[in-house]
Amino acid sequence: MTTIPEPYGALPSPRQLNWHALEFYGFLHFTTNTFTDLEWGFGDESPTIFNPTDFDANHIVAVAEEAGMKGLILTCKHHDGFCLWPSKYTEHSVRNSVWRDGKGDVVRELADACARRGVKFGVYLSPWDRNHALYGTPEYVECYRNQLRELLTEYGPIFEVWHDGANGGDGYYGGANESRTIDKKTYYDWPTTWAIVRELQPDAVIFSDVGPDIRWVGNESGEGNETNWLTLNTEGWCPGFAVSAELNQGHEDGSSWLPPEVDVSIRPGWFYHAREDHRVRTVQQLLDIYYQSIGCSGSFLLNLPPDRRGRIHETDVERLRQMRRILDATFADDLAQGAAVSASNVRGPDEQFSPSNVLDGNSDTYWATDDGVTAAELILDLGGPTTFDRLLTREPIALGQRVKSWSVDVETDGTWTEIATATTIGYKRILRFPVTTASRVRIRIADAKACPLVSTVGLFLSPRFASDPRITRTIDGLVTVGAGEGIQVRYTLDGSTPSPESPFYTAPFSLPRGGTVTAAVYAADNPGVLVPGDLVSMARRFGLAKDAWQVIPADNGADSAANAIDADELTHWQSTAETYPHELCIDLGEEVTATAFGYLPRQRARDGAGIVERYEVYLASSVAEWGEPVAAGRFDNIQSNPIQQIAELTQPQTGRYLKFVALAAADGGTLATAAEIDLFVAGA
Ligand code: FUL
Repeated sequence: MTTIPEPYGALPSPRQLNWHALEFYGFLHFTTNTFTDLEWGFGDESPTIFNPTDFDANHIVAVAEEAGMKGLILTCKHHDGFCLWPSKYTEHSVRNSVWRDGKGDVVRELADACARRGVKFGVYLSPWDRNHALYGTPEYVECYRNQLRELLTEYGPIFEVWHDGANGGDGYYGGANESRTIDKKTYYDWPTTWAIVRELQPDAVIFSDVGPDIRWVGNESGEGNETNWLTLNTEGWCPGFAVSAELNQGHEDGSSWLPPEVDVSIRPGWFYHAREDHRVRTVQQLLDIYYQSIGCSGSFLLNLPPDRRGRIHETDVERLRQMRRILDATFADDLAQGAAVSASNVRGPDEQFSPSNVLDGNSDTYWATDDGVTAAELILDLGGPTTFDRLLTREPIALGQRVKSWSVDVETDGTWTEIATATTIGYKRILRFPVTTASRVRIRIADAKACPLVSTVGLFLSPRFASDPRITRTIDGLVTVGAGEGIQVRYTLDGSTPSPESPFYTAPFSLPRGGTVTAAVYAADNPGVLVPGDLVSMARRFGLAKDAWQVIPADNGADSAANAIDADELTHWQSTAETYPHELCIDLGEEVTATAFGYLPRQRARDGAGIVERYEVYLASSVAEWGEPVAAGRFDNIQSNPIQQIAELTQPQTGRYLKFVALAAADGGTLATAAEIDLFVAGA
């Protein structure tokens, strides 16, 4: 008699299994920040500024559903403390806004609209409350729990509860205007709060950096890891305190089942800012995130920030529609169906674990090997030459995650060639590779934690489509635009989307004073190429060219300082001074009148060190007299989302010498870095 394989390692709960199946759902960041243009409100915002002119929950839910999202999570309260429902536990809510005469309830309207369309509803409730007078005391934690109870009892079924890790710091705090730090490990007493969720919404999954049901992926840029262990050891960690790189790939043999959720915004910021209308992620970027999240066994939580009307901006809607169109076209036809499947080892003696189970469309049935066999091959005979560029596979994770390394070979004219290698599989793994034609495909599992189990194999061919134009500029200001071999691109320099009359890009051009380059590919210009939405466009804002800039030598890492002005985002300045403040001084080579300053933190700083959060910028005609800062403040949320930060100067300032003073690191450490420093002049 055939025996069922023993489960291996930590296993998912039924609640987690249901969550895995959702794969794609949305985030809605909406609050007073939408009206103040901030990412983190201070907490002193007047409730009256929350006044969307055309809030339409049905429209928002329809956009999400048509994009294929299975749920929506709303920021019911973000760090500024403003509640989107009339909570009994604060005055800082929609009740005191003018929207719907103070009788509105965003949470109710969205929860109801979700229920009408069969979209699941989830809640984000920020633990950090910069408005609340009692933040930092035990009384506030009670208030937080009471607010959570309101959300979990009055708005129907909740599928996910989201606890943010950003915690403590300065704020309004009922007028105290001070900095309050809390002990992340003890202050919130999370187990007690999580017990409330279990009691009131037993089917809901709980998200925080470290679970208990879903973990953070360790970044906000949509990067899941190719190696993704769905298990984690969380000892010594807590929400807001974990090692990002380890969250990113999980722990092999981790003691808890704790899969990652890839949370990322469709725009650079989490909240809507009109200035980012031209920086909505392109279809190609969204597809890349799809493959890095869902394609690497995580979930894809995509933020769609409602604008000041209370609607999803047209550009975002269009990108989502095109992304869906391409994904649907890619996965419509499984070319592996009908193949004859064989394996080097099959758990016997009867047919229960037959290799053909991988094609039966049922993720509960699977091919299995005998115990002790941890390397094995599965061959799909496609019956004739077949063309594909995607391979999808799954493990039946109810029995644990097992596969550690595997490869794909194809046979053409009797010869086997390896076309891809991979590490983990987990819930779902989708490999992308160049278009390949073959009659047989072999999955070669090289190593597994226990006898490997595979429930699904699929082969697909993605449609050809115009990729979004790439816009780059050299250090001396030469701009190059490209969208692939033979693709015609039009462009503008005034921030507008190119029209069908705009000039074609034909050769690199000079843009030494900076400006916004917008490039577009039109279907009409490119017969035979699928152009999503008949038009794909891309914009980039450049500052002054930096070829004449020179670092003014200082002790602060003079060797690497030139990296901050070399127009290469992947190199960076790293200060050698031991403590903050750190300084970087630059001679611009001529007097310039600047309107804004740009700081790009060190990219791919997996350990998060050296990202500057508090800063001052000086611009002067003499290094002997720096005067007052021309810009100063904090780059909100830069640690989690290390994108370029632009600080607009309060008024245009003239000078030849630029000084960037790093006052504090986001992680509280001593290191300061900068990948690029930029200056923008009027009109750029
Ligand atoms: C972060 C927050 O600080 C951001 O504002 C945003 O809400 C993001 C999803 O989580 O930790």
